[in-house]
Amino acid sequence: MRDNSASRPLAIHGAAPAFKEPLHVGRPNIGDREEFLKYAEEIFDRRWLSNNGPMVQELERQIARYLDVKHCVAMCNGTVALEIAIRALALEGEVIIPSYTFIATAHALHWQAITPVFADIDPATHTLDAEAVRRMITPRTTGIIGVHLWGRGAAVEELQSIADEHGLRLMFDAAHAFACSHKGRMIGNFGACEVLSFHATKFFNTFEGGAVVTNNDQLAETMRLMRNFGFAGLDNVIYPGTNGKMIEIAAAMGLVNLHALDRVIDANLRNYRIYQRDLADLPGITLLSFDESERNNYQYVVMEVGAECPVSRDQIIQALHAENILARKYFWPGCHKMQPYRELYPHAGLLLPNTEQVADRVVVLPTGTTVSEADAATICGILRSFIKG
Ligand code: T4K
Repeated sequence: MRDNSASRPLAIHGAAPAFKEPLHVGRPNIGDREEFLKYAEEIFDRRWLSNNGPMVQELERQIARYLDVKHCVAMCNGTVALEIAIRALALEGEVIIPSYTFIATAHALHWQAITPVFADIDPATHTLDAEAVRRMITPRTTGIIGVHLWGRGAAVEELQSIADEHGLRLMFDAAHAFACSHKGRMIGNFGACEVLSFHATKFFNTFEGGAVVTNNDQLAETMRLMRNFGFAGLDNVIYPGTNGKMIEIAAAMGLVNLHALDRVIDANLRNYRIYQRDLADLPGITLLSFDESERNNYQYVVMEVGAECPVSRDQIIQALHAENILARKYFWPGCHKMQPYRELYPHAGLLLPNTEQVADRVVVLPTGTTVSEADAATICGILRSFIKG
């Protein structure tokens, strides 16, 4: 029976929090500093700081090779990468997306006067439910953006057949899914194109950054032009482009962090195994599992708090925060409940029961190279004492 009285003690270990320094979700993973400083010196010596410099080109080559995809077009961040991909695909009217995603997926459409139409998710995977997508198609629909939430592949094949059947464009927001595979193929190869985020909080970061990856030559060329104001040659503008360029120092960070990827995956996997082991028998608590036959980055440890749990999700968050463990309620309350969508579509929630249920249950726990084995075990210990009472 859930205790909603909020009468439980918050800091389990007494007055002082368990961690002196806050333990964040999304603390950046940083590769070899010496290597980074060497690259920084090279950038200064070369006096080439931006505009498709050699570091950016090298990073694009290495990412394309890593993902086994033809083109990587690096950008200044994932949101601008989404906006450019959407524009390059000539999406307009209505585009179907999940509401259970980071707000940037919706804003990238709204920013361009395209209506994001929210379809419900499958509560087991937290990604778009193909049948729900089907129900949201109207004569104004031009595309679908699937999101590989938490790094787990969306229902790629089902979404592709819906898109083919209705003549829609399909692209993916793969912001969480760098270095992950779907059915044995690296994410980055699906739909017309896929968008990556290299934000500081991501598994792999370039401080700020992102990219669109695609196997379509024409699309890649269009996006390269669009990210540089539409310049084709020195004085010739052929598109209404924007400034979406990645800078050299960001690419240098990317090269350094690419070389550290395996170490980050090892740390994430080690922490995930601890959470898996130590939270296994708690009433009403489940960890979203990874398909171990795929390649995973294990970046998001997603815990769900069900009705059988004696304390609520928000009480758990409060208790963790009191211990300086800054767990997050991503992506509560869902895009449809944030502005401007809440006002534009006040009844959207009626068609999003799974989204609302999942958004009310999720707690994302800290992981990454700054969270040690002992830290993960301590977090689990705190959760165990709080939940078991
Ligand atoms: N699509 C999806 C599905 C996404 O998740 C995102 C971004 C995008 C698209 C857009 O990509 P970008 O345009 O961002 O490249 C954070 C990130 O800012 C955002 O990039 C990310 N998703 C989202 C899931 O998380 P907030 O609002 O949670 O950020 P904030 O400031 O609360 O930081 C998160 C935690 O990380 C905090 O506990 C502090 C810690 N942190 C943060 C930074 C920047 C550090 O410890 N060090 C740092 O340098 O959005």
